[in-house]
Amino acid sequence: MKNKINDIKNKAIEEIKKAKTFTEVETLRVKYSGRKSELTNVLRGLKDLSSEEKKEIGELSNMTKQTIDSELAKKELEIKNEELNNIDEKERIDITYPGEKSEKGHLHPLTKVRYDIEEIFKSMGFLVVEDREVEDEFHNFDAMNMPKNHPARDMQDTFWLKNGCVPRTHTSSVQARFMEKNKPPFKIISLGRVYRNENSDATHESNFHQVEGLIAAKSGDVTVANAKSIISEFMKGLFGEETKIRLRPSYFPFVEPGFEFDASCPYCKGEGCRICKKCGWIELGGAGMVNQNVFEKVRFTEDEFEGFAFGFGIERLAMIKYGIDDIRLFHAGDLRFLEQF
Ligand code: FA5
Repeated sequence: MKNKINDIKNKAIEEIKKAKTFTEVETLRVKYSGRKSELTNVLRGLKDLSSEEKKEIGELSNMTKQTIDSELAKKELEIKNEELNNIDEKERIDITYPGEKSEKGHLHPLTKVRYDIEEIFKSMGFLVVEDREVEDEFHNFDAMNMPKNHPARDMQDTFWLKNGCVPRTHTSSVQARFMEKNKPPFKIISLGRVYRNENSDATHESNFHQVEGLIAAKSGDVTVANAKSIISEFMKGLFGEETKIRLRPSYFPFVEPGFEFDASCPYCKGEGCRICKKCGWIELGGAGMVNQNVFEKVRFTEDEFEGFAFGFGIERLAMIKYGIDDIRLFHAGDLRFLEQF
């Protein structure tokens, strides 16, 4: 019996040494260490032995089982280490290897300018307000002192919708909406998309952005001089000190007196070129003291309040700021252009 047990031990050790996988080790565990193992079978014969022999064989079989179990455990560890080494080899990460650069998005130049404009006006105490892009005729035109058949409506070529509304032709409509709910004093700006039925060229688009501003207070508290200094501060904040600004008399039905703001053409430095149509200046926007008819439309008492309003094209401001010579680049979606900002 002793020989049988030693044979089982030697066979087991030899087979365990040759095992290569966990499954093989498991099969050997069942074969040599499980309840139905060869060793258990041999021990069934114990009952026929003397008590002396039983003790001796019992000890030998216990030691044999321990040896087999420890060989199985050693083998298991060996296979595990080997697998880990292989994984290391396959999945090794070289942290010094230069990474692949992923493309990073950034803000559109018009959004950047829009944020700059908002920051400058907020720093001067203005509130930023927003309203709808599709307006009714009253808020886009009538409330701005442009009643039906008024020739001033022709100044803004309009897309008319079937229901009589319009994609707003200017952000001035936001003024009327705000004043219906708020009484002066206030200082607001509103920025957003506007639409005109115009052909595109280097300085015109049919879909562009404006910023509209309105300062309103008790009569006598707002003057052209205050407003001019606010606009000068705005221009300096956006373009730096060197850009020249000029103010010239102009007509807008919603202001009286009205002005137009121009900036010196940054491409020809005022000499005259294709972009500025040879005049040396680029028109940025209009401004003026609010016409009392506009206040009447929102039911303010006549002459109780005075206001100064201004409206600029954001694309034109961005063109001057970044030296862009064609407005169409903003909406062309050309990455070679957009990646420069
Ligand atoms: C207006 O829209 C007035 N609501 C501005 C205003 C507000 C005047 C308050 C007085 C008081 P105008 O149509 O000129 O005005 O447009 C204002 C600015 O928008 C222009 O100076 C120009 O910078 C820009 N703009 C006008 N039309 C276009 C266009 N087709 N493409 C790009 N920018 C344009």
